[in-house]
Amino acid sequence: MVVTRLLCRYLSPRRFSSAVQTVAFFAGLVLVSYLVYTTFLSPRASPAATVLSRIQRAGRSVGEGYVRVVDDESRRGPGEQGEGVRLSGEEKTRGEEDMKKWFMNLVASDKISLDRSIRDARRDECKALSYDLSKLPRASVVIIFTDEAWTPLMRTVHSVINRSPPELLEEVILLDDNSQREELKGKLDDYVKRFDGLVKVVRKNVRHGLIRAKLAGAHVATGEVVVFLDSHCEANHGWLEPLVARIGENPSAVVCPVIDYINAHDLQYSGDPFAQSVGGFTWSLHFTWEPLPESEKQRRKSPTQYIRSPTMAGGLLAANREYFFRVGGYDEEMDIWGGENLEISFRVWTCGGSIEFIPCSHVGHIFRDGHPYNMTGRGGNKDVHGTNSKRLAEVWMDDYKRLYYLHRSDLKTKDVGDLSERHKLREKLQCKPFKWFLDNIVPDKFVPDENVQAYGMLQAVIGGVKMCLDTLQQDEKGSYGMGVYYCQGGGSSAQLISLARDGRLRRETSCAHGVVRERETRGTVVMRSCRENGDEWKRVGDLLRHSDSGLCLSVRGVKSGEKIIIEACDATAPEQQWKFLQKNED
Ligand code: LR7
Ligand code: MN
Repeated sequence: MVVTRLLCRYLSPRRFSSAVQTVAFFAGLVLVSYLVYTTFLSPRASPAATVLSRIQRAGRSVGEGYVRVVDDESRRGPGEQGEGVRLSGEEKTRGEEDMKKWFMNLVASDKISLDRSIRDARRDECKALSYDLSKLPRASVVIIFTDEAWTPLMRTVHSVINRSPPELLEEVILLDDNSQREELKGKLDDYVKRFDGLVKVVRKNVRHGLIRAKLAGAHVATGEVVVFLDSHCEANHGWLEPLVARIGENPSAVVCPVIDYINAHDLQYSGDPFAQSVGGFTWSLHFTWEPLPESEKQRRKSPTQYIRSPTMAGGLLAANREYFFRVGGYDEEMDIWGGENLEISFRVWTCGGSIEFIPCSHVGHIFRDGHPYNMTGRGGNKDVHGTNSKRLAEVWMDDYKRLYYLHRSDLKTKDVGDLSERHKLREKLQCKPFKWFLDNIVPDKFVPDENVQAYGMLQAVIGGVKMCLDTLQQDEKGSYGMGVYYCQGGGSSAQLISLARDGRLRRETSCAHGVVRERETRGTVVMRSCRENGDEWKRVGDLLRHSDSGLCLSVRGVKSGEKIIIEACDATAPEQQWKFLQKNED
């Protein structure tokens, strides 16, 4: 209109009408070419890219009003910049109650914007990298949940959309594993409409458990890459590019972001730019964090390069979707929670792929002390971690499964369902033996009964009664004094100990230290993490001599349930005679 009025003022009526025709002609031409371009020629048009670029172009919201929120250092308010939320009075009390029911503080979470800002957790070398987005594979992000609370769930979704380049985000799949809470039904369906089809809700009307839920999510996903997230995460700045870039480069790499810590009490986000850990495992088949091995420090040329990790924590990972299925997805018969993280780790490595941590990709996760949902599996199974782990041990660990059964002898005869499909998969993919994994991927992993001087129950005789060295049920994560207890004939794992090649007297992760005060001839034996080395012990006949102090292991004056000592060696003292027994020997 403005243009027309201007033209009116400066042109005569006759010239005016022909000028209008010319303008209209060119305007039409421009419009038609634009439509042809956007419909047929526009590169990589996708729901995400179009929705978001439309949002950006129009500078206004779509649907009910969603605008991609870019982090802004000036944002202030509860939880902004990743700060924790401090509560007081009645709110504080309600927050504490949430901790019991939800294992996270929902009063705090509900105060925080779903688009809260968080500080960039990457190191500078990562921020300096640039990517050609048009060359990277696109990702479907699968978020699985069962009865997750609203704000942590939606903050996961918002953070993914806000911090992913639209060009790379194929879709977000919310895989609802049979949630019962009302707000996760109609309200959720309505809420996601604002994302114009970018966010899809898929529901299961029977509980799948998180392993089958992840599989179901991957089956509906269409992106070249599938990314899995827990439903209480926050994607950090630039999180997606380095994940998909690595998969583009090597489709058999199964990659994990650095997992930043979000405190469940106040939702404080703590980034860890110098993440220097890899994943490990215990023989009871739990995931552990381990320091970055020397070999990786040597191999990596730059701090932005991927880190080879023996295992992954489980929740946050990305893979080429075709490769993920080709290498066996997950074991469908694993129920509810647990085991799938080590299973995918052992499987991917031994079947020709790799597990890698991507130091430039950061995602926060709310660490909870418990599970706010029912953990009972099919047939009333209350030990899903145990039975899932037995499936993985049976299929992937060859004879090393014996080390799992040392911890779980109760499961030896337990029926954990049909394993033939998984055995067939291993056969079909021609996967390497578990020994290869131990030798090549975790060469420092201690195998208690291999390459050792002696292994078994360490027995001494007190007043005619056989006693065995025993952890006395203490937590082996910290330091603890070694004791003795009546020998457990079945080979209780608490009584098994190895005298390693290197002379350390040790269990899986803790090593025996002799502690003697200066000028004393008597001391105690303390078990501490083997990372702090551990003292050398020598067998001299049936004596066990502590090299540093020259004192010997002894049960003089020690009763069942009490801690053992070291004292001046005496080859004739019955209290100092120790025998390594295999579990079924008398
Ligand atoms: O039956 C279920 N159905 C589900 O959909 C049980 C759970 N779930 C959902 C749940 O809502 C959540 O989104 O599955 C997700 C994971 O459950 P959590 O958050 O209770 O598990 P977790 O964080 O304690 O457990 C870790 O180990 C699990 C072993 O099976 C899974 O691999 C989780 O994904 C994994 N989480 C992480 O690795 C996050 C980082 C933690 C670390 C280190
Ligand atoms: Mn979790």
